Amino acid sequence: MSSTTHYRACNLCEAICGLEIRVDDGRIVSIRGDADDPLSRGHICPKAVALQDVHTDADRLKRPLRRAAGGWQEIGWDEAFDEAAGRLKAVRAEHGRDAVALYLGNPNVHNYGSLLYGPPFVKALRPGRRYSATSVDQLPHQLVAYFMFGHQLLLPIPDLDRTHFFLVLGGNPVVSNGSLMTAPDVKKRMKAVRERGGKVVVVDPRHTETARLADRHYFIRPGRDALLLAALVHTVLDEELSLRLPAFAHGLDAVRRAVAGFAPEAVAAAVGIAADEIRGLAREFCAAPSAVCYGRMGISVQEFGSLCQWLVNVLNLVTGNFDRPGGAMFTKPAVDTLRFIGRGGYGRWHSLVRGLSEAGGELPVATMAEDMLADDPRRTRALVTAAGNPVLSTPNGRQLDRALAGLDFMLSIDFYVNETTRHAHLILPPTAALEHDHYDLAFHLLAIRNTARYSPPLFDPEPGTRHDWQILQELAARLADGGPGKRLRAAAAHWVGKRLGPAGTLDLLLRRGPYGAGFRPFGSGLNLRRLRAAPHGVDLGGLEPCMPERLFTRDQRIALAPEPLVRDVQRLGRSLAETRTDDAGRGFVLISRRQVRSNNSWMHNYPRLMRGKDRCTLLVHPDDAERLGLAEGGRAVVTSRIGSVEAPVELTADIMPGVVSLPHGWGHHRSGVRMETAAARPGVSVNDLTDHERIDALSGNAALSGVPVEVRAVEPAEPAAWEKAAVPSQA
Ligand SMILES: Nc1nc2c(c(=O)[nH]1)N[C@H]1C(S)=C(S)[C@@H](COP(=O)(O)OP(=O)(O)OC[C@H]3O[C@@H](n4cnc5c(=O)[nH]c(N)nc54)[C@H](O)[C@@H]3O)O[C@H]1N2
Ligand SMILES: Nc1nc2c(c(=O)[nH]1)N[C@H]1C(S)=C(S)[C@@H](COP(=O)(O)OP(=O)(O)OC[C@H]3O[C@@H](n4cnc5c(=O)[nH]c(N)nc54)[C@H](O)[C@@H]3O)O[C@H]1N2
Ligand code: SF4
Ligand SMILES: [Mo]
Repeated sequence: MSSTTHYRACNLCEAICGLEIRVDDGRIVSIRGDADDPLSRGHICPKAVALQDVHTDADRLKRPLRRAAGGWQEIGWDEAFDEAAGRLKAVRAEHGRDAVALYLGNPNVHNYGSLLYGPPFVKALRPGRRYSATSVDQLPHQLVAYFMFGHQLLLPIPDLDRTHFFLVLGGNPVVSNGSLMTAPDVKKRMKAVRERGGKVVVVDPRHTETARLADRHYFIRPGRDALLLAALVHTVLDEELSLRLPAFAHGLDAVRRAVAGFAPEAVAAAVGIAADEIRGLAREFCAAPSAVCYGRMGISVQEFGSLCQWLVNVLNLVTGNFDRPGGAMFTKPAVDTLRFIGRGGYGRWHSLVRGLSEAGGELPVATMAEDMLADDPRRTRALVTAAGNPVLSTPNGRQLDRALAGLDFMLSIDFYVNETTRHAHLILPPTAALEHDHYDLAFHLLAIRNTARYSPPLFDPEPGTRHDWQILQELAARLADGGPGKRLRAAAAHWVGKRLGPAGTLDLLLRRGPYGAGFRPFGSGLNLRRLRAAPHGVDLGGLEPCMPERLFTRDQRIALAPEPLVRDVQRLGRSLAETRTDDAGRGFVLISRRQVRSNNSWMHNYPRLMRGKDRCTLLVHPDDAERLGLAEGGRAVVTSRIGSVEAPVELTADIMPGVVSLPHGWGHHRSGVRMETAAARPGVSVNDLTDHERIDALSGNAALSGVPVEVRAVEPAEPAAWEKAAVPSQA
């Protein structure tokens, strides 16, 4: 028997934990946390254990599929590449660039082959409309970073390991394992804050798993965080609590004017937190030896997402907790991703139907379906998706489901027939994680400690399969057009890219990076060979001050009060005036949640994760349930402006009265989806309720949180709501 032990970084979420994987005779026999990883120090979660299910899953595709009248048909790679490129070019030639769209899903960011070979593919495809998971997630963070610091990915990271005051809004890192804060084992790290005499305070409409470990938790009505944050900034400035503002920041007076109308006393009723509590919180934050405010998903996917992220940065800045140990800091990754990713942009072009602004080169995904369904010659007619499932992940999924069914051509790069890819004319399946090497280009950039780690593949790819990067390369080569000079350059780039592969490119990037060996034959510093020789990864140290040199703004100063944000404060003011008058008797609002054994819209077909009771439940407060006649285990119908779903009820006092919650990523009942275990327990999609017209008006980010809904008990003989509304697939 041959037995080997592999060390590898997990690619499934932002925590990038080190894993120790034992393989006997080609079979995985155990997956554990790697105690020697300098960042994760042995942490692991159940999803990583399911990597073996990903590897062995019988539903996972290995060969290209073409949708034909009689169902799916396996075809050869060359035929598939030629057909895909040919049909995309035909749409582009007949209807122009705007007719071709691209959606890049979340796992692209966890796949360095896709990150490195995606850009040349996009360049060759030249889609008129680009979308990604960014606009149902962190777009406000990026837009605010672009406005304030001059680069969309220059994101401040909470220095969790040194802070004395950790204020969390709209994040549940104990379950999600942290986001825009790569911090494996958040639980232990949060405990450590308290052990060194610090405090953890959580603001969330649900008393979450993270709130349970905190010193204090405040309920907040969804969508009201910008008011709270404005009041905190107001208090700091008004009481002159601490003004250790860095000299290289400008715009304090404009901030002062912007928050003038948001004294704690003015917002307390709307926010649901007493004015003296808000003042107390601001004072505590300022009095702590170091403090950091961290606002994540829950305050990003709401109608004031950009204002929230701006005010989080402003709070950290005006209290002197910026670019300083224990505050909000910046990383120095071994591959400096910022250098080869664009700084960002805003307002350079617009979506077709609603005229929403582009941000960072992408349009809000909340406009994707309507721009396909538009009665307009410029509508979208062809789509490429890679590693995404927007039918389940983006607002008004049913509308998108319908829109996809009407496209002239759709290509998906994915290893499953899921709710989205079932509409594709061609599916090109890449290899799965353990069959290729891995380096985290994205999340070292967001980590609370600088480390670097390279993971070789565990298994050889099956003969006749392709990696994502190879698929992207082949497509790019076939899509390139233009004059002979342009085509020659594309052919040369193709040849070089193929020879180098992701690993060769990584070696060059490491050598050129801030710890790099450069290109001299001898000498020290990082290169791929040295990373290979350190299977547990290398520790490059804690975060260090780097301002103002690290800024990308032209004047090398921080813009405290960028004009678009200051202008948007008027909208916040109007909403405050409205809530003052009609908050009483408001109906229910819906939020979503994440679960430890679930990963966005997939991994629901892995036995290791799907054990136990049905988790796609509607959380309802017992007082609300009593009023509505709902009982534990009974069923409720939830209806929004967009549609209805029906789900089993779970009673809990952990949810704020007036708020209900469904997990996101479920709803695997659509016909033709080939994910067996998932089909057995499909759940419902929260995004069959979310409204594509609810957005953060500034960024266009979807306001998935705080959706107004009605809730009622199901009459016993009613058919399930999703059965009434299901969209048939074309196959
Ligand atoms: N209501 C609501 N909606 C949400 C959220 C929410 O909290 N509430 N969360 C939002 C967030 S934060 C995000 S990031 C999005 C995520 O939404 P998406 O961008 O749709 O991403 P996933 O759901 O992770 O989709 C994963 C798909 O990628 C495929 N895949 C996995 N690995 C690979 C790979 O290596 N290569 C390729 N080619 N394919 C792969 C899987 O088979 C699966 O089909 O959902 C958003 N939607
Ligand atoms: N197990 C698991 N881990 C994951 C994922 C997964 O699907 N499963 N997905 C990964 C991805 S793509 C991402 S982006 C990260 C996200 O990681 P997080 O940002 O931690 O996201 P959530 O866990 O959804 O936590 C969001 C919190 O915001 C709260 N919330 C909702 N609305 C509001 C509001 O209006 N105000 C406030 N203050 N709070 C609100 C919700 O109750 C919830 O507790 O997680 C990643 N990790
Ligand atoms: S926390 Fe994230 S990175 Fe760590 S083992 Fe779990 S899925 Fe993998
Ligand atoms: Mo995400």
